[in-house]
Amino acid sequence: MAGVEQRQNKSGGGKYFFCSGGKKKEVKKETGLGLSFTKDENFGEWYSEAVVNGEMIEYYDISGCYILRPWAISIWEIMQTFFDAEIKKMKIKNCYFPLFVSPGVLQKEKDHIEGFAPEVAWVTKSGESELEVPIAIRPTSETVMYPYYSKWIRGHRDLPLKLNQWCNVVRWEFSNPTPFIRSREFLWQEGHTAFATKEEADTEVLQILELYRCIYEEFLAIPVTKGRKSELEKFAGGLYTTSVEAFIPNTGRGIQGATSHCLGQNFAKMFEINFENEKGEKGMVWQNSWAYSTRTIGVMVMVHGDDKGLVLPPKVAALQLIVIPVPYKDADTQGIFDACVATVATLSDAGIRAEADLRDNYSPAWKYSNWEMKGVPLRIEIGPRDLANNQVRAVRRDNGAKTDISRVFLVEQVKGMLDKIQQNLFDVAKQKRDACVEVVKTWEEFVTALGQKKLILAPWCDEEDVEKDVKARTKGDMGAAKSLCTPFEQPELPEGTKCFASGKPAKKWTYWGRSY
Ligand code: 87F
Repeated sequence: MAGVEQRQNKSGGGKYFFCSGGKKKEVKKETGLGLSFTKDENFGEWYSEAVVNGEMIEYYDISGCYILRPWAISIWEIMQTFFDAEIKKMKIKNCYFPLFVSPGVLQKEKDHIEGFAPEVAWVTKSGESELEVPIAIRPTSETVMYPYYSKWIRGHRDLPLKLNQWCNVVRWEFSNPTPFIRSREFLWQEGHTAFATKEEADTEVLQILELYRCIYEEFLAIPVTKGRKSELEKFAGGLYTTSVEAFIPNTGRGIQGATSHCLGQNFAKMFEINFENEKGEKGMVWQNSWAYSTRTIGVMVMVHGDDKGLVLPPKVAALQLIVIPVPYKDADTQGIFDACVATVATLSDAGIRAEADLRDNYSPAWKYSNWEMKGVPLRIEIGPRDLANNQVRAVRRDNGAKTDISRVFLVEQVKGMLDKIQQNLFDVAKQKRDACVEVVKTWEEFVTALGQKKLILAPWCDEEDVEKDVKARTKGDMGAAKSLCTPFEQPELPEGTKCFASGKPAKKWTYWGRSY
């Protein structure tokens, strides 16, 4: 996606230009309407244009940093409202720890942070003077929080300790920044919990993973696979990592949607998080950490967006329905406008997020494409004929289907259509994802499938050296293939099945592919 970065440099000055290179349709620059790149022909440029023209993102003059506009933040807030309520039911409490990390405490985790160190950003100056001790900006908050877990946890009555924070983190990435998907600052929630027993920790890992599945599948209408990461791909500081994995058919890349880790007692050892049990015996806590981020929004755009722009699932759309008046020359314009306002009032009272676009300086056709670009799930048009028949015309964003609805049944019909759109987005995304899955048994089949941008399911011996070897043997401009996850739902593995890469006895089915 080289074009994304290109756009970013060009737009750094504040003005927005379409870049050269790549195939593009004719651009209506004066109106700013429409996209100039297609999703299939130039995915990188298409994505960049979809998020900018759809008013989710504005490029910023620091590479890898983006302005999240209200259209994006409202989606984030809807997911946040759901997740926050769910974790409160689990007795997890919100808190806020500082953005800054002292170098001493960061060093404490040095074994695990080693590979991440180049991504840590530091504050070295205030005004003109050098700080005596530079201060790191959190890339994640283990080292910020756990010294205080050590202080706060004394006895079994202090357990479990279950905290979450909604915050920003900074990771100074150098490869290919992409809005939402890979940015140097992003928003997330990070949960950090401590228990007396491993069983409690194990249970929570899966409860949280189920909430992540719910965010993707029920809210964002994106099919995901729940599974466990390989030893090579897990969070090195933890015991095991589970994740929900999504897939982007256009690029043939897997993408980690969210992670739920069991940290075991590794951090308890490092940070001396000990407690005394009922019998007065000393023990170490068992910990979990888990997160999902604004990356969710990028995955949603990549999966559902089309050549007209964004396509928002109704459950997360700030605006689920836009009402547009279609006045003709001698028509009763006032009557049409009144019907639009009344329609919005009826729908809003029924809990549907609806607005009317009554601007008089844009034509109906301009408004249609503008709201299509922003991805509003349902459009209602009201013209003279509709007014005369006490009906409205509904047009679905997902498939363009047009339906005339009597105003008598407006609320139930609209609710039904929004549900159908939500379901259809999921079904279509699942069909496309499933069509990309290729079951392979041999190395030759694996290489062929990789070349066809497939999501590969292969029998594996589960050996770290073999995964390293797969990476080495597939290295190239497109990036190496790696294991994505071992799905919890395992197909049958017939006795005697061999590993696709080593020929040794296979232990499990694992998903493989290129990834973000
Ligand atoms: C980048 C720089 C420094 C990821 C990093 O997944 C440190 C890190 O520790 C780092 N990138 N990680 C792993 C994060 C693990 C864990 N943290 C809490 C999560 C969920 C939320």
